[in-house]
Amino acid sequence: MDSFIEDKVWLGFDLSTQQLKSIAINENLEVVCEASVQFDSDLPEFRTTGGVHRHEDNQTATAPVLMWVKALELILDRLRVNGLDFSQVVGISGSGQQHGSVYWKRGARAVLQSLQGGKFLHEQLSQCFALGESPIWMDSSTSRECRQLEAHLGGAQHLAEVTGSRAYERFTASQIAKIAHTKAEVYSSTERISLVSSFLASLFIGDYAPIDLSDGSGMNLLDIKEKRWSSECLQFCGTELEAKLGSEVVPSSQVIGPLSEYFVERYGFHKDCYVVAFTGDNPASLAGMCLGPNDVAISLGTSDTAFLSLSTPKPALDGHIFCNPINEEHFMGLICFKNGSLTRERIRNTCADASWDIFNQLLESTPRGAFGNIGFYLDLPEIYPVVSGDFRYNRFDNEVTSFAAEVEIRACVESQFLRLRIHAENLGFKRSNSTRVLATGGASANHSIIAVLADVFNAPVYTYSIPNSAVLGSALLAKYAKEKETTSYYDMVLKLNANFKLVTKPSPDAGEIYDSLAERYRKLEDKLESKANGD
Ligand code: XUL
Repeated sequence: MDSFIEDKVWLGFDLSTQQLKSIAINENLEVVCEASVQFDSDLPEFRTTGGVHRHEDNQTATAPVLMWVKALELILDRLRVNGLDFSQVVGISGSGQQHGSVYWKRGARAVLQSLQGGKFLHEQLSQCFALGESPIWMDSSTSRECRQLEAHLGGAQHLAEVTGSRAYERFTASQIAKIAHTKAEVYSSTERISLVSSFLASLFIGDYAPIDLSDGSGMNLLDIKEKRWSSECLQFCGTELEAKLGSEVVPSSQVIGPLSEYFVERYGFHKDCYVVAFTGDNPASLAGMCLGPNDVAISLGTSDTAFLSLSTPKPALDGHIFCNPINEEHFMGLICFKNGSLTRERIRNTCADASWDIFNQLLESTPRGAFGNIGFYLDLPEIYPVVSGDFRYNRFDNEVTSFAAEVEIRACVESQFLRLRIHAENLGFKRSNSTRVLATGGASANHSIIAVLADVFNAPVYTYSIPNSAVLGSALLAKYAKEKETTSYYDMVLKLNANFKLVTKPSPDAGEIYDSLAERYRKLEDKLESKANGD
């Protein structure tokens, strides 16, 4: 089908919180062109900070939807200036920050279907939104709706069994419920609700794009095992919600239509260019990192986050399960803890004279397992346990008031990684002999810290030299959509293997030491959580 184009390229987009990014890849999966648009500096007329409008209540966070439309126009111009020949683009896909929602006004579909190539997109769409400001994932104003949704479903655990997560403020169900319950006129004038991802896809196909299964899993609305909307959840949020969401939810690698005539006429795209469902940035990252079954990707940044590919998911109260974008039989797990690099820095400042060199020396000179001592260092109340403060236990699990500096350092790093391991296991992660840990984020460059990561997971740690895995994952999914009948995703991405670098292997005694430490850690963590709940 694609024989019409020589030097084919596939285009990926990522509409994240602060920027819109795009890359084009060729048949060899090499990046041949890229461009980005920073919302604050490139579109200053919207007056966002970090791409966001934070409201006075300190809880509401939105982004102007027309800013995203303008950003698309700008990035297409930049791709052209950077040398991309649009007539070579075979297929397009993309990703978006998860959970955010866009409210299209009645009549918007007709506008999308008849876009005129001679006019700007943002002019034609200026009257198309029932809400000019889209709630995004940073919004935390919907606690009441969350508790109501959990009660409606018979409890948080049941909601997690159905949708993959207990109710979260940033997830779309509570956001939609808030609008339906408090802004009835906006809700009733809404023709369609898109996620940020399916909104961007809608612009490309000139019609409402279906929501994909992976990003759809971040809504508290999708039955992730049945792969259809949960009528119980829909019913709680608002009337006729299924019609507003579109009843069809599609796999992330499904072709959803040809490119709108608008882009063919205005930018010179090929008329046979196809568009693949857009997905969430986290699922797209999993695709970009080529995460295999039993692998775990760990991002060590301000927050410490893990993605896992899961064959047998176990929905839990402390993490998320999404449908897997690259393997329709599998799922993905996502866990995120708040006390990451800033906590490591605090311990470095207090125990190592603010020096990473001293921190690393002390870390390496202390035996694995820190003589059986376990510490919890929680500058912010954690996702689990929901407490803040420092808590130290000796090898008999008795609480103590302090550790020697070198023990404190090792206990801090070990405890952060044990937490990721335990909660990954809670979601169904099982280490196998082929398990790889892919480390990303700032601290992945620290070899001493990464050695502890390898030991705690008892698996080799790799780094991956691709700066933006979500946008790469999108471009790869655009290509994969037409190849999936004949090849597996992993075979298609074999060429990327050279980008993985083995950094360190676990020590031979790692399994023995950290299996028993993990067991003790789990019990102490539960004890802290029960204490916080006053049990
Ligand atoms: C994930 C989440 C964020 C956004 C950021 O649950 O809320 O990672 O997807 O773009």
